[in-house]
Amino acid sequence: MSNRRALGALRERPPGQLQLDDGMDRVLAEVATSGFALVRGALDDDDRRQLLAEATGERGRFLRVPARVNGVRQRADQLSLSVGDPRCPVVNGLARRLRDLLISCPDSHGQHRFDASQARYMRYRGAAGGLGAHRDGMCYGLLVAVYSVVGSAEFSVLPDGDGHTLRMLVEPGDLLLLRAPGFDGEPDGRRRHAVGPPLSGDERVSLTLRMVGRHGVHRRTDRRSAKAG
Ligand SMILES: O=C(O)CCC(=O)C(=O)O
Repeated sequence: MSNRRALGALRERPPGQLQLDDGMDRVLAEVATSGFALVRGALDDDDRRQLLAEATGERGRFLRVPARVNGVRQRADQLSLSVGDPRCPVVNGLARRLRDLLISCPDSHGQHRFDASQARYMRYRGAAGGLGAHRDGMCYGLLVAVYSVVGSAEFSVLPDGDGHTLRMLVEPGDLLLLRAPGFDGEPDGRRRHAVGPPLSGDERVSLTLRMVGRHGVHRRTDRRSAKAG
């Protein structure tokens, strides 16, 4: 299928697609139900320009990732940063914005404890770029937030058992929220996902915010034992 036809087909079937105006409670309910939610237009052009300038400025030393990790094919360059590092004020501002969004609605899923500690840019180039099916590490708590900064790609969420792979187009400005251990009191809840090569232009850049630490993983067990007691 040509890139143009592929883009068209993906636009016609946008599962779990929401806007920030729909309200964070609706977005988080979707994450609790489906394991992910795609939020359109979470970054504006100015945000994206500033993020890209910061990533490609003097801190911008992207490194090639290993071609295979635990059997997962990877073709990308990455730039890892610590949230709070004064040398990346734009990323720090985005992490604060995400936190503000998460605490803007009642703590129905335990999301008030999310506080991103790690930021990772991924840059995919050419037809071979992308990541094979994988789950994020168990060491990342509550949510994984993937912002599309530059370019479009097919993002797939794979079924855990029977069921279909959900394919969606991620475009500049989109935020894809993935469930991580501890969200809604679930000990795991991670969805297997994959990302394809850039569909428009030569390059796609994403920025993922994660919180290191399995916060809240025992919440549901605690609730049960509190009831039993
Ligand atoms: O770049 C993306 O859109 C996805 C990144 C991802 O899945 C990961 O870093 O684990």
